[in-house]
Amino acid sequence: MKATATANANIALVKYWGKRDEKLILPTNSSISMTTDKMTTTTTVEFGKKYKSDIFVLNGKKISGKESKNVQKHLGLIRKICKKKEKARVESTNNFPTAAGLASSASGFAALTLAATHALCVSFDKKHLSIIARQGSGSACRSIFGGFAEWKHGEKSDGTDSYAHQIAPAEYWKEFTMIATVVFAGEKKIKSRAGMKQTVKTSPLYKSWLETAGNDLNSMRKGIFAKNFPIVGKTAESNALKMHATMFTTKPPIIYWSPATIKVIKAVQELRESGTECYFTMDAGPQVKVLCLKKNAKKIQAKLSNLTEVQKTILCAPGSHAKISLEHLF
Ligand code: 2P0
Repeated sequence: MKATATANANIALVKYWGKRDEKLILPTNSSISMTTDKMTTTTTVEFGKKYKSDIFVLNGKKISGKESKNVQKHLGLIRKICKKKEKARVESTNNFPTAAGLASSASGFAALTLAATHALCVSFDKKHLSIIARQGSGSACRSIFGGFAEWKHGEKSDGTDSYAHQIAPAEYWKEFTMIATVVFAGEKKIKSRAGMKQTVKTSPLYKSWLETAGNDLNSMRKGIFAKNFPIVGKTAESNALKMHATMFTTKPPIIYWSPATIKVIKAVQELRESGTECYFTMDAGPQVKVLCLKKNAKKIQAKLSNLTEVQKTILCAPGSHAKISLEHLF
């Protein structure tokens, strides 16, 4: 009744932004991501009669309120699927900033799904794990897989065709590098869930976001298969800017950018103009993730680390799928 799993955060190269079903977490558009090798959540889950209610401890701190509600809801879903009743204790640690736009909910719900199903002695294949993880947090369905993954939006109303699959393993493109810069490690004010809901409802640009998603997905898939870095970088950068344009134009506007964000973007542009190829992507937070090839990574990391606004950089390569670990947290 006890198991531990690790899962890595994934960063979308073509973003998921908007739902067609809030309850089942079904997206309006498909997305493609890279699972990282450095931003890891480790989660231990123990079910048992001794627990009168679900307990959630994150980074050593007992969590209550909305964050713990989503975890409890996910445990409830897994109990229902596995036909079990016992409550659980969940302990989770992130080795990177939580809820700051670094995809901690992706690695968090992927690790929780794998650990909880394993603890209840039910072994699901990756497709089913991905379907379950998706219902905890959409982007978590991609963190079940290593390397590069695509989450198909699916057509069905019950969500059975909305899950991720791997499009290339981590070993396929080891030179591909992502440098996450941390400019503000605090928790963001507008969670992705509320942000995307507001965007779908009020942004006049949302229609063109949806109309152009297919082209971005095609270019990204082709770029990854061909290991064509300029295509992948340019597509990712333009897709991220487009997503933020939809946010800027919601009512009221959602602006995750900070002055530090612009500084990092300008540094990326300067590097590129001086012949060092790199591109940026951003999620629902002020952090900028810089895409480059391994041969240029140290130079770029040094330049970004020199900016006073940058508190930390995390250099990531394509990483592994969610895994069971034998080392429990409690
Ligand atoms: C992504 N993001 O594709 C996009 C890009 C943020 C910007 O998925 O409501 O935490 O739990 O499904 O997965 C973050 O949103 O939202 C996200 P829910 P989630 O990575």
